[in-house]
Amino acid sequence: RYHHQRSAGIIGAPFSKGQPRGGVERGPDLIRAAGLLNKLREQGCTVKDYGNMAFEEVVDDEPVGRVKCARAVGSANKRLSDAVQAVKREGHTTVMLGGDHSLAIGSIHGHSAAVGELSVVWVDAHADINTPLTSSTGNIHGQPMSYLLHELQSKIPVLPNFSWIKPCVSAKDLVYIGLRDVDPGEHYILKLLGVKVFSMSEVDHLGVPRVMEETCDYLSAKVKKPIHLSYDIDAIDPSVTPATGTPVVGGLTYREGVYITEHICQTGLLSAVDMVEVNPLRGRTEDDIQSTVSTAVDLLLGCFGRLREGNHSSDYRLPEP
Ligand code: EXY
Ligand code: MN
Ligand code: MN
Ligand code: MN
Repeated sequence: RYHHQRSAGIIGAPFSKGQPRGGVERGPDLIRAAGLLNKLREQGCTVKDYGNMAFEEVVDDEPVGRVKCARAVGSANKRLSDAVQAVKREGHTTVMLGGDHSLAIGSIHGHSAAVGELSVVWVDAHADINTPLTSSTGNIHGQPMSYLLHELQSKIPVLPNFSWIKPCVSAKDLVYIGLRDVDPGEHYILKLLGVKVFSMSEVDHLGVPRVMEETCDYLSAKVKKPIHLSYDIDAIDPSVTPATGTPVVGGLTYREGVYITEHICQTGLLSAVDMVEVNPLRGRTEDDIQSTVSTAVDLLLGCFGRLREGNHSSDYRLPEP
């Protein structure tokens, strides 16, 4: 079993304009308030908190075609990309706390700008691979992968504040886990590009341990690339994580969700992680919010070496009587 000295560089991204529901911008502060930093340190992880980013106020952000808030999303993600690059260059595994999933554009772009080719593991109920032209909602949180994939570039129209984006992920380096709400255009794209997908059907059929073995075998078949784990809290079943904008029944259990992080951690290749779509205003009770936020924290702890069997540091000594 690997054990690495890990260091986490935390970036708060309180941004919500990739979708229409307020509240998701509170994610970073809630996840910190649930003790993320101390818990990471207690398990032997070095932590540097870079604080919350500030995003430019954009006025007159009229829809472009169907796409909503393109200027704000483009500008926020440019800043995020620069921030992730800086934190990667300081040697950390970046932890981007969203915010909505449109932020994966900047997070993955910046990660790739700093380290080169990546493997992307996208854990989500949704594929978030609509192009601006296949999207029926116009919400950019349902589109981020389309801007990042080399193979889709000819299908992406010009959008204001998006011209800085360089596609940086190949379809063969992307794996989805947990899908159960995929639009027709997205399904077409996934089949067209031959993207590796472990939908909830495959999770049911194979079980999460085999899904993770196959994910890692698939991604490391040729060269082992740094892994970008983009974790949407709505991948987990809404009975566990109800406080999110687009819940879908039939999701991963808490244990399956944590197992994914443990397995990715054990590869030693995890280089950046996103935790997105925690929205306290979508919880009906305080317990709804608490359960969602503490699950997000536990998933992040799993990414940084927490084992359910227990952990101890290498300098632990039994107290002498
Ligand atoms: N596929 C739908 C859309 O494109 O609007 C729903 C997307 C929900 C995206 C959530 C964040 O994962
Ligand atoms: Mn998502
Ligand atoms: Mn989702
Ligand atoms: Mn493996």
